[in-house]
Amino acid sequence: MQKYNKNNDPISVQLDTKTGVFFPCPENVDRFLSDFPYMFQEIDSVQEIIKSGDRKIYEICYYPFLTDNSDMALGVTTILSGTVGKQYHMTKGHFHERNDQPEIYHCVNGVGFLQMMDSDGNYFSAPWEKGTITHIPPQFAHRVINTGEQPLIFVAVFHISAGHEYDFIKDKGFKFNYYEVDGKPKSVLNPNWR
Ligand code: M6P
Ligand code: ZN
Repeated sequence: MQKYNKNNDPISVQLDTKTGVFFPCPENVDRFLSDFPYMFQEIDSVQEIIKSGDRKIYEICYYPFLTDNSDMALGVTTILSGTVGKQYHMTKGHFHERNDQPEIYHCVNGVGFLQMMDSDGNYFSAPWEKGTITHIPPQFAHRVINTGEQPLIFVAVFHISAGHEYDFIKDKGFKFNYYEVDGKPKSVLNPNWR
C-alpha cells in the first residue's frame, strides 16, 4: 500500500454490496491473469488468454485508517466470475509477514470458498456465500475462489503492519485447487504441492 496521512478523527466510508463500488477509494489495484499466471494449472489456456489481450481477474480497493497509534485498514475485493481453462478465478493468496496478525474476511456478494493453509499444509476451506464472515488466524495463508456466476465481493479488515508475503504460495501453490466439473466446483489436490 501507498503512504497515507494520519487522521485521529472517526471516519465512515460507503460500500454498495451489490456492485462493489466503494467510496472513497484512495488506492485501487487491478490484478490481471498476467500478474499471477503461475497460479493456474492449465498452461495452454493461460497463454491463450494473455496472448489475446489478457484478462482482469479481480480488483481491490484499499482504505487505510491510520491514526497516531493504530493502523487498521479495509480491503474491498471484487473477483469477476469465470474460469481459466476449468480453474475458477481467485485471488493470488498470501501469508502475513508478521506471525501475530489475523484478519477478518466478510463475503457481501456471490458464492465461493475461502481457502486457508498453514506452512505445514494444515488446510481448511470455508464455503462462502453472502453474509459469511471468517476469522483467519495468524500464520494461515488465505485465498478466495469465485465459483459462482456473479462477482464475488468481500470486505477484509486487517492491520497494515501485517504485511503481505506472496513467495510461499508462488513457489508451492495451495494444497488444493478448485475446478468446474459437470457445472459444479470440485476441489482437486495440487499435483505440484510439495
Ligand atoms: C483482501 C486483503 C488484502 C489483499 C486482498 C487481495 O482485501 O487481504 O490485504 O491484498 O484481499 O488478496 P491478495 O493480496 O492475495 O491478492
Ligand atoms: Zn491477509
